[in-house]
Amino acid sequence: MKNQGGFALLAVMLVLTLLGVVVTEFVFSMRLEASMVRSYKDSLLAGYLAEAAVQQAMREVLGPGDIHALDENGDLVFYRIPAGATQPARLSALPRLRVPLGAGEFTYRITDEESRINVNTATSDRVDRLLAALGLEKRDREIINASIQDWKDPDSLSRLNGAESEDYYLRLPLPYRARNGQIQDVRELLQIRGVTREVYGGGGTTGRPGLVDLTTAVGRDTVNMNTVAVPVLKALGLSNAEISDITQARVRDPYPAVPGRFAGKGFTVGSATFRVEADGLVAGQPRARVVAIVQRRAAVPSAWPGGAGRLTSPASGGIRPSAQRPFSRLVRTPGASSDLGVVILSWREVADPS
Ligand SMILES: [Ca+2]
Repeated sequence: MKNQGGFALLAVMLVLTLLGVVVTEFVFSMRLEASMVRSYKDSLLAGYLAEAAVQQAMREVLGPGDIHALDENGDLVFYRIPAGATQPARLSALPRLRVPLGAGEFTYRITDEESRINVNTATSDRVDRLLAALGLEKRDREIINASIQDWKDPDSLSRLNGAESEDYYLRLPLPYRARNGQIQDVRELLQIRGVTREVYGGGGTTGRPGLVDLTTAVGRDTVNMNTVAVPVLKALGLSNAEISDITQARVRDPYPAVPGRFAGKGFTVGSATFRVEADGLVAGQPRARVVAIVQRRAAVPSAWPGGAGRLTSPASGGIRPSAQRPFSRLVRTPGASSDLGVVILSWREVADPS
């Protein structure tokens, strides 16, 4: 009898232990699932917040400012010459940092895509001067320059110091092919032979800018002298005297027009193409990022679905919410500045920016 009682106790303890293990496992998996759902929800929310930031940036681009310059912090600001005046007046900007919206916040930065060198159209001399302005040695400049040309040209014949699929890219540990066509996004430069993370992203020990800030794959092949950086002016072949002339003159007020001595060099004082880097923040942390390139242009009324004008929007110029794909989205302010619109030229989502 005593033995049987001992056995029963042992069986009960065994069952209880097993039950404990099962319950612990169940609780653990439930918690894991809950945290996965929360993480998914946060990144989804952050994605929409980043999109909202791009919409607000487009609202700024659609505003009346047609002269674009940099403020004391290097942020893009919009100017307009008031009727009857000669000097540009600065327009107030919308908040761009940690703007609360719903359950989160967004932050964005607008930069002038037309303050950059177009890698698709730049001559190799221009690219060489740009790389020299970044402090690169001759040998590195020759490799990068020739490889960019090889990357873009349709043939598969490597030039001296260049690189093509068969002789270089397909032999890498993670092989890929050269595009043999126009560069679609400046991020593609990272795939090109010789372009290191430091050359592309800048910073590092030197604190220099990188190609990401100095080059574009789109734009209009004009350069805004109010926003252009010194390395780009060097790439354009300007003398040091001309460069300090520009950078000193624009400090107080932006150029209202291109001065005669700089005429015919492809300069402007206002831009149409802008890069928007937008972060969606949940609980103070960036959880999603969108990098979009938007271009201000004359809207095509026929592309505009009927009824758009009936949308209620703020008097300052609302953005029409659109169900279309972002790549083909056309936005304009109904009623105000009726012949202007904004087209999204490129849209890249970065899943985990932190
Ligand atoms: Ca090629």
